[in-house]
Amino acid sequence: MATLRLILGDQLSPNLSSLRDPAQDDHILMAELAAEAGYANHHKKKIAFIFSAMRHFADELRGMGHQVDYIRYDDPDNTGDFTGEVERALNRHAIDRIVVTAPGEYRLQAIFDSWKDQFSCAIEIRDDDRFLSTIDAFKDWAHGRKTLRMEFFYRELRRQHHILMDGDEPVGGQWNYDSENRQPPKEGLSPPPRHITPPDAITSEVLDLVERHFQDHFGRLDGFDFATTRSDAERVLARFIDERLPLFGTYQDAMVEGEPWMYHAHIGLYLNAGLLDPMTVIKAAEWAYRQGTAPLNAVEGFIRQILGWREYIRGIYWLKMPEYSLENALDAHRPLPGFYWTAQTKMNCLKQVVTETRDHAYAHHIQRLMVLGNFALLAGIDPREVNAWFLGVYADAYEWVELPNVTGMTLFADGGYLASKPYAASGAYINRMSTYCKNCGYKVAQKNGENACPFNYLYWDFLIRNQDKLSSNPRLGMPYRTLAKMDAEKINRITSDSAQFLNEIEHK
Ligand code: DLZ
Ligand code: SF4
Repeated sequence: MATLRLILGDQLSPNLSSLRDPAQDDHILMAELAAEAGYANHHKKKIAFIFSAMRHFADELRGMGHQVDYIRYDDPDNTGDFTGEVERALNRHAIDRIVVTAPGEYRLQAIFDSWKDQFSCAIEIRDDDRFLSTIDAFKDWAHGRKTLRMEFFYRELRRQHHILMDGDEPVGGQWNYDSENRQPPKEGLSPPPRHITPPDAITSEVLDLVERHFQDHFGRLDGFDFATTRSDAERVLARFIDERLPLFGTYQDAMVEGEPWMYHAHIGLYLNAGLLDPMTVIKAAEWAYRQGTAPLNAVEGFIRQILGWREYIRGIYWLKMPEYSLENALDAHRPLPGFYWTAQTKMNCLKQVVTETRDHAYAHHIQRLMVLGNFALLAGIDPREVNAWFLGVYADAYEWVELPNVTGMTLFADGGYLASKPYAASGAYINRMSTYCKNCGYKVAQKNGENACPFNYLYWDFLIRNQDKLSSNPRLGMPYRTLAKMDAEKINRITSDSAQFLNEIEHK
């Protein structure tokens, strides 16, 4: 009798908990599945990345001496889901135990739990310990707190893992250097090119498959240049650390038309699929600081995303599921406008960011939060539609990371559990942080009327619409005081411009 070890498409790590204690007769199962490729409108490049990385990982495992059953998408016997493929594997082999590392999404946890009644062999679901904190440690930390703030959780992890510490004190005397970060783009910025990986034979075969089977999915497949192995992902990381990390902090919020990558690392997809290990990434960045090749503001800001934000988001997901996926504290019910898929809008900021998303399955955090997310927040788009979009279109997105970022951080749909205020902003913020407005058909300086930037009136309309729920938030004191002083005519213009605009986009 032997063990069946099931490995999911985002579990491509040789140190995975389900791969420990291997025995000679064991079988590893990996499968390209219609259910996984189809539960969201996954970007074509995301599907290609996952399938190709899975195929490369299966070869790596075979090279290590494992027996791998790899089920290809177009295998005529492929049942299309995990339950069907486990059942077939149990018929192929004499198995007395199934071992799997806990999945990153609640919907799969529910399915795996149901196997205990369905299959006669033992089922062992092991913790996913590729994170720097555990789900239980986060629950302990959160216990009894009314609101959770990332900064305090992050400091504990800095101490615990001794990252950027001098003894018991943070390096440089401060925990956070964001006052030196987040500069607007300077004229003539030219970020160094990122490391690209031309498709090899395995990736080329997958690209053909995706082209044939996923034509109706979002996104462009041409120009695929993602890493699909650990060693190539490490090259992407190394090039970032050497060339772009030094200015990462300074320009981490800046948006420049035609520069989709800026000074960002573009490693989220590798971290979340298991090709890169978070501690390796953190240590590489800390090393750059200790060597003097990258400044502290950049290194601390970068490490905070991985050691702080990523861990904190995962903790919130497992603490709050399944209710979290239904949150809609601001009662937002508008459908997602079609331009999130087509990029056909006069608003240049949205047009540019949707186009880059379509081309690369990537946009950086401020493009996601302050352009796409800010618009959805101000326009009152239904959180379920916004979540479904973000979950599909980004190559790094799995529900554990996407849902808290969108429901909590972007849409304030959890009523302020995760974020201390809604990240609502008018056109002035986008104009300060980007080069988009100068090529826009709307006028960012204009507050009302046909040619006014829609973010300007939608911002006030959002505050007016949600006055009952938001006016007591201390971080919104200033805008609500300004609103209180506005005359009735100005308020009328805001609400009528907004109603007209929102009505138009709903019918496009
Ligand atoms: C996202 C994804 C896709 C597109 N395809 C597969 C697949 O064919 N086989 C597989 O094992 N995993 C895939 N994944 C990743 C899973 O959806 C992911 O493991 C869960 O969402 C849990 O995070
Ligand atoms: Fe976006 Fe308004 Fe600027 Fe146009 S003017 S790019 S809509 S912020």
